Amino acid sequence: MRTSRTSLRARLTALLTGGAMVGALLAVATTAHAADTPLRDLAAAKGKVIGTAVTGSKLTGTYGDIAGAQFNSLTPGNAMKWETVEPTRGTYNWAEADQIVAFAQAHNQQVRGHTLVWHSQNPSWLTNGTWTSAQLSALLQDHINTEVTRYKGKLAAWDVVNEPFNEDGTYRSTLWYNGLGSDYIAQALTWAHAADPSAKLYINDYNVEGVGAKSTALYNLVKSLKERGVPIDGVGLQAHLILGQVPSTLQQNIQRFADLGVDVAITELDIRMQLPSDSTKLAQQAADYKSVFDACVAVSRCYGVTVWGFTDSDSWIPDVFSGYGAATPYDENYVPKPAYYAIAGSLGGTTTPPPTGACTAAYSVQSQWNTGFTGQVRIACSGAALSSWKVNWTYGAGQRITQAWNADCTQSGAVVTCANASYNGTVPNGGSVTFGFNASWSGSNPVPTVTLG
Ligand code: 9MR
Repeated sequence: MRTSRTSLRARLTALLTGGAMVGALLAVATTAHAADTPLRDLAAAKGKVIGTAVTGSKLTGTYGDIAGAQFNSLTPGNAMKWETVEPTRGTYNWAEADQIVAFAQAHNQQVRGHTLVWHSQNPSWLTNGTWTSAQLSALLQDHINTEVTRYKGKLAAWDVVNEPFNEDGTYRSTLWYNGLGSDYIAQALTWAHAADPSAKLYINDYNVEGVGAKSTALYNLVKSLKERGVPIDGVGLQAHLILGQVPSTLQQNIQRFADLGVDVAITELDIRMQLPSDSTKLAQQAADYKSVFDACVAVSRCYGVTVWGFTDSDSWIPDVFSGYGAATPYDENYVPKPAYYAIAGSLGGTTTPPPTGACTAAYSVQSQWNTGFTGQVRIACSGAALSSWKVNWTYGAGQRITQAWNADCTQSGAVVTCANASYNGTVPNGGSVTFGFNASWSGSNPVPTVTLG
């Protein structure tokens, strides 16, 4: 008795204080729920990065939990754009960008900087000004130097130049092209490299996913930049796609850029559909997401895939394409859609969604000694949620609860009933709550069936 108590205390002490032991326990929990392996772990096992665009103010609660748990890269959706960081000339606002970088560091994630040179989302003082070429060049150099230096060593990559081409492969008429000529691209890359030599520098565009006039213009540009020794590390294929329209030449296109000696990243993937969504469209979307991830997995220089928002509640699509939406892997209530499981499958994980609309309770024995044991019940919800809960079970071999925590438990004869404590009645969709107890046993300690009611 005495020995066993001592050993329990020793074990509990080890649990509470021993980092190695805690780590081991977490590892066991992860393995035990292989079906739930986070996308970031699946991607890492394939040598890929999986990212999401994020909005800094939303990085709490379920949004923050999913962003941190499922992705190993973040792209600020708007926080690093010129109009955000320098709304008034010489007055900087780094708050949201800093917040996202800090969140990423706390969650062991990369950050993809987005974006330094673009024709859109520039501050009005810049776009409304009248500038000579020399002034424009100095403004751009200063902007790049200031922003890249601020995050020097903290970002994995920068989308240095965004959307430089028209659909026919000619240069887009922009503030930069019109004022500085096409070499603004080489200059921007050179300045960014000088400010942070370790960041990978990309040119990023849309409608360049398949082989075509626009992607060939990008290809020729990258080829000539490489030949000139301009620092260019990769191309970003945005991939704002339409349901059922993944270009058949996607993998071939990725491969031809890879063969030039640059990385390729899918930087802004979403796949929009006409609303309302239904199971047929969601199945097609899952197949489309799988095609895109499969293409990236197939080419070793494909660095990874970033989705442009992971939840339909944080997507730009409905605002811009009237009647379209449902473009991301999670619905607006953070429930993973078929696309989520298709991504997991492409990355080597399970493709089977858990039963939807269910909350379940699972009983487990955490540790056991000659007269007692510590048990745990985990209540988890998927496609459903609880605002309070109560579970019961019947012991078949005389076990008796002596103490419980994180629940109010009573035992009457063989029947145990446990209800939520005042602070843990809520089990959100996709979330879980656990409570624990100590109990006595003798002879045998069979696991009872728990009923959630
Ligand atoms: O997601 C961004 C959205 O919140 C902005 O309103 C929009 C303005 O153009 O920009 C969105 O992000 C764009 C990205 O920076 C570049 N590629 C196209 C994206 C969608 O417009």
